[in-house]
Amino acid sequence: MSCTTLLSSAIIGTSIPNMPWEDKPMGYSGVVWRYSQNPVIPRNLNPDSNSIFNSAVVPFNGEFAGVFRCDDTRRMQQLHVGRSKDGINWWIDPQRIRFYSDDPEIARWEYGYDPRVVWIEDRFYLTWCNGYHGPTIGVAWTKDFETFHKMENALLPFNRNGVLFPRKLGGKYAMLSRPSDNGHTPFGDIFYSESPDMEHWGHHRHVMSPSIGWQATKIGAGPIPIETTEGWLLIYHGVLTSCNGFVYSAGAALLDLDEPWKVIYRTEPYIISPQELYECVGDVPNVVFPCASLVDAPSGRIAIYYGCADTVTGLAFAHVDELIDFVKANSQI
Ligand code: BMA
Repeated sequence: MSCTTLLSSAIIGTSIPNMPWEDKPMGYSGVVWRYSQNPVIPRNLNPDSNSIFNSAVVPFNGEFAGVFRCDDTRRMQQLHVGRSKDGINWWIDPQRIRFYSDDPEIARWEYGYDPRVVWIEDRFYLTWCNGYHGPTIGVAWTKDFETFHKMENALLPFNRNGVLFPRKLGGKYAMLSRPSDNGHTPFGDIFYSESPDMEHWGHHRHVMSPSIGWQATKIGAGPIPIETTEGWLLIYHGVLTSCNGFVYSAGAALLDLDEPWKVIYRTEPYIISPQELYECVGDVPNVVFPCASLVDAPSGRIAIYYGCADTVTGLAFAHVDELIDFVKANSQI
């Protein structure tokens, strides 16, 4: 891992000089632009993968590693490790992750999806939507992406989109989540919780509710929040209910650095919505679903990994200064 630095750019974090990147196309007016070779991961990279999409990526030993949502050809939702030298060309372990726990109740596995991965202090933590009598927030840690230690579920069912902050706040681990129901939840607000030990969670605070248009039905945190001098930059997904079903887009917000349940700015327009063929056509049409970002603090470059139509994985880019300016200039707050 690189050391943490505070530089003149707005991001407070590490340097990832070899992160995937492509400059914004000439004449493109959006604040988030797609990689020209999208999708980066096809649905059938492994012989028994039906789809590889909402997935998490982090820098690891000078290269990249991650946890990938792979729905198999039985259409069971599984988590697999992936590795890459460049963040674009991936090897995905054909075997799903086997989690270790001394407690058989915790060790049991139903299903897992929508992983997020973050480095906190001395290890990587993985959170995901974990099947335990319905969806809830699973937590595990690893140091090597080979052995994963499963911990207690963070919260009771039903909950999804558990996203950890990359450092303790006020001495406590901090998490965003989205209480839900057992199905295709037609509601959803983002809440904040904290924990002294990554096991007992409380101090629950409301962060954001759905609002208008693309985010009128439900919202959920996306990638790990990015620490900036302007606040926590949170990319989140929002859902519109059309006459043809849900449409998943993404926006961004700035949260207070010390009390992240306080929203400072929040975009009224989306920053990315399903428009390309691979985002509009697939197992679930019209879905962009960001779960991870790579952030290079010195240059302010951000690479966003997102699921496309619940089928393939895409990559998009943004520049932190531009994104923060956009959030402020287009805020509904
Ligand atoms: C959500 C989650 C995501 C999925 C999205 C669209 O409820 O299940 O994994 O991408 O629906 O189907």
